[in-house]
Amino acid sequence: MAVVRKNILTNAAARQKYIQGVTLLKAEGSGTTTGSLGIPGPAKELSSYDLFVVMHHWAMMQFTPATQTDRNAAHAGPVFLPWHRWMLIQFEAQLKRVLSDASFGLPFWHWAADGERPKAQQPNSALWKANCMGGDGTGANAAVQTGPFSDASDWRVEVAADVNGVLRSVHRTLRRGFDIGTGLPNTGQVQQALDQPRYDRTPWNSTAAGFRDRVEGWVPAASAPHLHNRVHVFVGGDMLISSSPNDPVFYLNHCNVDRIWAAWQKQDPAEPYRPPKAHRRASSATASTTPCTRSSRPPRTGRRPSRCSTSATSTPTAASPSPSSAPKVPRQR
Ligand SMILES: [Cu+2]
Repeated sequence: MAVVRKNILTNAAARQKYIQGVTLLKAEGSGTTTGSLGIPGPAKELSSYDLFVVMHHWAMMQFTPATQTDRNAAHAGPVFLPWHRWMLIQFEAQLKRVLSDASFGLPFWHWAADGERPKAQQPNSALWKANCMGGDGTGANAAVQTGPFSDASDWRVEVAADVNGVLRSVHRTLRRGFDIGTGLPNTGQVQQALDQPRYDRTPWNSTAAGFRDRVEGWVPAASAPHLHNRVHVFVGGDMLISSSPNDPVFYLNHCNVDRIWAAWQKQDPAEPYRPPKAHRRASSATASTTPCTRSSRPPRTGRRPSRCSTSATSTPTAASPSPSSAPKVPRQR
């Protein structure tokens, strides 16, 4: 069933349903334990919500190919957009199930609209009110204090990446640390991405200058992070690391990224996914000998990674789909 994804700031019903669904999914035992997945730390059963956190982390840990530390199975390459579209579709299906509502569509956060405000005003968006996502973190642990995912609401992060990029069993409050200095992307920057005629370009990584890399937020490098990455950096805290789906804002960001991709696809339906199939076959055949060109890049950890960790009405759901000496740690988003 096709659904309509709505703006969370202009549709109260979508906002309430999203919070309700996420809360239900977080409370539902999945039957899968940390022990069965080899996740170190206290053994426990994970919730259905938490399994998405694990999945995202695992994808980030798979460098493609393994001989470099830039592109991974979900980021810094052409697959960034379809991989996250697939994740949204799976997550949305789970929300439909727990809500018993086949018409439910994930809401999106039109962050570029908030990005039009002066930076100091951006934390005043209705998104951060107690009846929506709650506000910034405070105190030594940057704990979220208000709203449905706060300490008081008993929302707990159960698996999180540590400073070495290892996913661990934890039990703590959700963290945010707004980066007002960086601020949110604006509508002009979204338009610059939409103006890119090609889906992606060689060398198919974070230095490529096509639409995908623009919307992911790596280029132009001198002023990065942009768009998707900038939103991760702006929210901060748990949104900076590979377990970033711990913050329900993650899905609102990616739903908006998916919406921008859908708009770009609509502009020129004849423009294909890139690289073309023949190139993908050739690349996989030579992957094991591809030189690592970016291994000297430091891993992206901490509150402020050097280049990120990472039309406002409605859009139909697309049918198509640390320390530098540490071992490889994917860029955090
Ligand atoms: Cu991601």
